[in-house]
Amino acid sequence: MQRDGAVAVIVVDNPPVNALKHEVRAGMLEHFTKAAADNSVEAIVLTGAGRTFMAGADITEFGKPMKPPGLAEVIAAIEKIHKPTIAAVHGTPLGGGLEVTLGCHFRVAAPGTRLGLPEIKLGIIPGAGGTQLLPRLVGVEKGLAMILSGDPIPAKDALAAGLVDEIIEGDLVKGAVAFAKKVIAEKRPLRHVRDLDDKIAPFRAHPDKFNEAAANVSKKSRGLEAPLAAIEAVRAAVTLPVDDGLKRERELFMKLVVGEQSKAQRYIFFAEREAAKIPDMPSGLKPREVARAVVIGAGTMGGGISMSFANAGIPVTVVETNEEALKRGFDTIQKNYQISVQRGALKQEEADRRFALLTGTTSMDAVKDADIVIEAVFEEMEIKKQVFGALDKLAKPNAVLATNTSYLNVDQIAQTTKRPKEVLGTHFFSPANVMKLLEIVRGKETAPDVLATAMAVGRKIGKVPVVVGVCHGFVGNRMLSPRQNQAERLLLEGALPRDVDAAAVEFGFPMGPFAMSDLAGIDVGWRIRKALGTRNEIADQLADKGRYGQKTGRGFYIYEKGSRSPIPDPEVEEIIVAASKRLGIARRVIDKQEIVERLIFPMINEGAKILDEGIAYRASDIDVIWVYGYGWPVWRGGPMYYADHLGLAYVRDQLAKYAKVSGNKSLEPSPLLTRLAAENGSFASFGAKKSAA
Ligand code: T1G
Repeated sequence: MQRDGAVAVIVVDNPPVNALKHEVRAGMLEHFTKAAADNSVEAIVLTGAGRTFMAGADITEFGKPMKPPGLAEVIAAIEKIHKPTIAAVHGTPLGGGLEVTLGCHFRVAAPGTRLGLPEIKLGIIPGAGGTQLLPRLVGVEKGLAMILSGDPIPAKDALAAGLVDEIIEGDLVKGAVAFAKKVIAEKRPLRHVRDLDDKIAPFRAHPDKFNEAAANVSKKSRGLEAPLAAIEAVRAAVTLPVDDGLKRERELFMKLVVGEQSKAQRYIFFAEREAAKIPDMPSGLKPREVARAVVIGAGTMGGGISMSFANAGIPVTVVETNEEALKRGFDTIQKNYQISVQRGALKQEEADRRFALLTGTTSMDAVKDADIVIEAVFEEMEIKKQVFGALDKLAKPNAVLATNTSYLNVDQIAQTTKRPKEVLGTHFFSPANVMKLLEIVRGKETAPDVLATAMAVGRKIGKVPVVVGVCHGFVGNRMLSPRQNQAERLLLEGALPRDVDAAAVEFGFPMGPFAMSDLAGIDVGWRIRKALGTRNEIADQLADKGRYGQKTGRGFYIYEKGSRSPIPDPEVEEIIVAASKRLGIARRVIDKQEIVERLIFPMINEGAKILDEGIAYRASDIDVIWVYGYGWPVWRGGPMYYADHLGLAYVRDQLAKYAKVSGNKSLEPSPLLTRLAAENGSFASFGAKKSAA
């Protein structure tokens, strides 16, 4: 607590994000109580030191006995103060941090502040009044949308919505003190958010609105519990007196915070941050400056990658072999921006600003002043080698040279240059302007600062970068392959595509393996298998017939024109039954549990091999890859986390059983899984091997 005349300024200083740990709560209560009792204090300003106002409860305290005072108690104490209380926020006032401000009479914000209630992303709901007070301030629809998305809103939208009372340019605390003195001088009425009713009353007569919202959410939430609880809490805000609503919120919160889903989502929260830490990096290593990017190839991936850079404000030049291909690429990019504008996700002027950062050329000379070059040409080694040969001649000495290959050997590509230290893989996921995952492939000779630069660029363009080693398919695709093989095997043994896909969707995936093949294109895997000389019985028969999936209207399913809904096709079922017969496989009824285990356990087994080989540093990196790149349900924490929770001995034994039943040796438990299961260990405890090389 500092004083500025009659105004007391309470400063929270718990770096890095002023999390509301026990000491912070106790300290706030102590200082607010003191300031309230001090007659020389006429107003109180609450602010946070460092880069942000309080970013919420201390997540590391969850699951441990809560030390009083609780946050609700601190907020209730603030609400009892009859002097103007002003929250002065900057950075990211989130969760409990925002809830504290809702206990104050006024909220003022620095420009660029992003305010929100992200609890839903941790599998919980706001637990200190957010679901009851936010709707009272910004209205039920806005409040519910903010709570269900968990996404923060910018200060100017918060001002428009009534969440903040003033935007303070310049020194925030000075501005907040001036605001406080204005409130005192003008004897402004002190209103508590909890007493507001005008924005929720209209909803009292429309309980159906909540039923509608609940129906929509349950359709989209894929098994998540927190979204439905959030609707119930906001329904209580409308239908119950505020203290009963707060009690209802608390009940819903307490049930979720001890639940398996929230534990898994909190695990992913920290796993994502852990993935940013590269074990053997020299400390204090600085990433290189990246002010200009070049992308080679304006196809689906090249276009999406270029948009990611432009969206982050980095000028990018796209190089294509001819004008026609360039035009096609830019037309797609422009269409994608228009779709975002039509959906209201982007303002037209912002779309124009981003598009203006994109330049097209057919001359490779453009790479001369690039700080980073991302190659996104056809997935063929000879073509990639030609491109890197040219880059080696033209790019400036300290340019980072990256390949977007999803399978090919990055070391071989690097060896075509005289500067393999500057080369690594940046494996984006389609659509690259949307998917958050970025596999950063560390080559044998990749220099540490090149790796650090790629990680920093990855975060700058809004991706979740994870470092992986060089092997076929890196981490994600390498684990996907045994799943797809088993999915195919299940068809031959008695299941149909819709059975397998239904089991996967029920487990929590956005779609099953066969609908996914149809989306990605059956021909992609078919071409790779042809090059490798391997074969998938059913998928390759379909591809041989030109059934590539959605793009040809037929794949494992039929797709009507303009529709993405899969329709079972009796012709495919005939092909499957005939294949079983030809291969002498007796078809049988396969239950959902076996389907799910045969899809997921081989992935886990492959994940164990990847860990054992040091291709991934940590099991949690593998989980982040599957959650952000392959639609693994976040509330199940990721394949390795899931295995640890099932118990590795169970996973080992089931794999051994399936290997025996199907005679398929690739299902046999891997050495690391066998060892950890035997010693009752876990993947989480398996220390990262030092170097992924
Ligand atoms: N608790 C504990 N540690 C936290 C934390 C938190 N809330 N937020 C961040 N950290 C750590 C993080 O692990 C990392 O540690 C370091 O701070 C920097 O974070 C009652 C119950 C604020 C936008 O969900 O979204 O309030 O890795 O790398 O990219 O209703 O952190 O360095 O050791 O992410 O600049 C609600 C979570 C809690 C916000 C900053 N709040 N945090 O992003 O840095 S639930 C949240 C974030 C709640 C109430 C309920 C982001 C950020 P380390 P960082 P950043």
